[in-house]
Amino acid sequence: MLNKKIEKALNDQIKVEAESSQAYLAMASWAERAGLSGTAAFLYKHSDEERQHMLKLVKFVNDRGGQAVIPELKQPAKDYKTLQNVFALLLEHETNVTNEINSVVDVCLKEKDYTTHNFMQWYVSEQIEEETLARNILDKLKLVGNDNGAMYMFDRDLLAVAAAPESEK
Ligand code: OFO
Repeated sequence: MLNKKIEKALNDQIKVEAESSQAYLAMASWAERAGLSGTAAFLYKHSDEERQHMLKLVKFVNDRGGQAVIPELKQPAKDYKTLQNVFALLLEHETNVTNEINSVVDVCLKEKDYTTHNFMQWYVSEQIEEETLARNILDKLKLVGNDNGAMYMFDRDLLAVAAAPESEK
């Protein structure tokens, strides 16, 4: 049975993951309208992955005798200045998510809930990967600059990343 502090921390994290999914979805839609179909495919897929992160938490809370709360979400931004701006926001967002995950882990240790602590380790490693990916993409975009040809190649590369099976990323 989950104690109330752990249940609350996990429900807060459910909201964080749901908001991540929304944020990526908004960015995907913006990229699609900007003609960046590869980037849009990458971001749509990532939005789905964030939803899976949320569902994994919902199931864990319910399976352990708690009550998962499906949260109300705020509307994400509709417009972004540039693609570089999208990925800068994305990296900032993932860094915040990492901090949120670390605070859930902290509650687990304080409450001596080693089962939930163990469950959360998957999120800890996932965040390392996501931050690295966002940072690498941002570095590439800095090289692309205002070169349209390079942007075309960049977008095509992201399409390939979106299409690759998980194990090849
Ligand atoms: Fe759920 O991994 Fe990003 O936010």
